[in-house]
Amino acid sequence: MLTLYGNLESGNVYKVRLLWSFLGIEHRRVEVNQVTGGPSSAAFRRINPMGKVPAVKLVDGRILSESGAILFYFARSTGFWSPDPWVQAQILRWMFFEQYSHEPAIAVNRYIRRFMNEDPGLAGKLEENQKRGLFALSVMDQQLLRQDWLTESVSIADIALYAYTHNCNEGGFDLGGFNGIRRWLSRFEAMHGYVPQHEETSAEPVSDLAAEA
Ligand SMILES: N[C@@H](CCC(=O)N[C@@H](CS)C(=O)NCC(=O)O)C(=O)O
Repeated sequence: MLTLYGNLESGNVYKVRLLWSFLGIEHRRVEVNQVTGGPSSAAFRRINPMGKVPAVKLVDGRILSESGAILFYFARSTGFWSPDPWVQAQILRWMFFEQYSHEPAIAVNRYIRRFMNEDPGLAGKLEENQKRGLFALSVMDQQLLRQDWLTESVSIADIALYAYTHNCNEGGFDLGGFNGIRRWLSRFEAMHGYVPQHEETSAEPVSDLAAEA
C-alpha cells in the first residue's frame, strides 16, 4: 500500500489526500507534523532529504516528494490531467502560480496566525503577505468568473489551489467580494469523493515516524 508522510493540518498534504480520495486510492499515513518540527528531523530527512511534507512511498519503495510532482504522478492518466499539451501547460501554469504567488502569502499567513501566536515581530510580513495574497485571489477570481474551473475542466490545478484557498480566512483573507472563488469552492466540494481537510482518509494512520525510518 502507498504511504503518505504528513499531517491533516498541512494544505500541501491535503492536496494529495484530496486527489487520492477523488480517485479512490487507498493509503496509510505516517504522521509528520511541521508544527513540532517533524519534517526537519534526521529521521524524516532520511526519507525526504528536502525536509518537507508531503512525501509518498510508492509500493516499490521509491520516495516522491513535492505536492505538484505527486499530483502529476497520480493524475497523469486520469481526467485530472489532459492529453493536450496546451491544456497541460495551462494546468502547470496555475500550479506554478500556486507555488510562487499564492501559497507563500496565503498559507504562510495562516501558519503565522494559527501557530505562531501572531508574533508582533511578524506584523510587517503579515501585511506584505496580505497584499500579495489578495492579489493572487483576485487573479483566481477573474478566471473563475469566466469559467467553472481554472482550466477547461477540473484538474490538479483546482486541487492545488483549493488546498489553501478554502481556509484562507484562517490567514485573515475575506472571500466576501470574490464571487467566482466562492462558487468554485461550492462546485469543488460537491464533487464525488470530496473529503474535508481534517477527516482522516488513511486506512491505517501511524503516529511513530521513528519506527518507520
Ligand atoms: N513545495 C512544497 C512545499 C511543502 C511544504 O512547505 N511543506 C510544509 C508543510 S505544509 C513543511 O513540510 N514544512 C516544514 C518545514 O519547512 O520545516 C510542496 O508543495 O510540497
